[in-house]
Amino acid sequence: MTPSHAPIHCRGRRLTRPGTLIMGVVNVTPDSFSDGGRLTDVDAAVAHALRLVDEGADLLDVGGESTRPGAAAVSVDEEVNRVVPVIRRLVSETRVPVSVDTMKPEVAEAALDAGAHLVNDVTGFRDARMIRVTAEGGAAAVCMHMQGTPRTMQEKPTYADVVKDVAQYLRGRASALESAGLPQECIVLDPGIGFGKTLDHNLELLNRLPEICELGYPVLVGASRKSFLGTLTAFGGDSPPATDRLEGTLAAHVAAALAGARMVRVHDVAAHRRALAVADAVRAGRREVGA
Ligand code: HH2
Repeated sequence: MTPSHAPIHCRGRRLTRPGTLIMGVVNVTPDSFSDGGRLTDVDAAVAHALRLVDEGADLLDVGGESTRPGAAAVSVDEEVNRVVPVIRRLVSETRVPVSVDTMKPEVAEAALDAGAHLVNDVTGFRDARMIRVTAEGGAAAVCMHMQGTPRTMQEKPTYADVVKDVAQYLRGRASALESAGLPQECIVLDPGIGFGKTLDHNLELLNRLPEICELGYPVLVGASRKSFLGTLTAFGGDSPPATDRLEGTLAAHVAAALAGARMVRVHDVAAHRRALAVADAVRAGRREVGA
């Protein structure tokens, strides 16, 4: 097993399945770009998350603030009120690890107090308090690359070489996490598809994903329903809406799996479970691995 496909340790729970791991998205927000407003009450969010586990999610990612460009800022109290009751229920009602998708150390801390197992920070743990909270909580970290901030990131993203620049950034953040005491087996790296990236940047990152995998950490790819997939599948007409980008999402995530991704972050779990069972079997050259 390559280091990037080794088990991932998440605060007492371990992700060991050898196939591509599926992180199911649970957005408890009014305004997420593809599913905002659907899960604003706790019972609905928990029911949705449990359905994702039944469909084959290996872990759940609970978010209370949209990262789409132009999304309204959310206060710490509001974000905590959105995510903590859902996380508390999921930790007791399911066996899969639960991640909190947040940019705020105060929210991460409250989520870890409620039992969360991972912190998913789209700002790449730039804030030293975020590193400290995660390390002291004994949690795993999903560390993502983003150029700029969610508000500014799509204004004019520029790189010398997008893959080399992202790899260098992620290597530095992984070192910072390890220096703070996080073991390597608790760190997942993510090139941040759509975060300060043009369509060509996204494609180059997916095409050269092995260069990110060579860093030696498990790699997460989150392309689910993102706008570049709408652009690629418009075929001269209007770009399909975010909820109608499943085929494009599956194609991108299968390509990522074949290029070495350890995990994909998805809204549509059942379809991914089937598509990745095939992709994993092809990658392994035998049947058992993706099962
Ligand atoms: N993408 C989104 C949010 N969080 N986390 C990681 N690690 N990687 C990603 O690619 C990623 C992420 C954006 O998707 P979504 O949560 O559906 O939308 P919104 O931010 O509008 O809630």
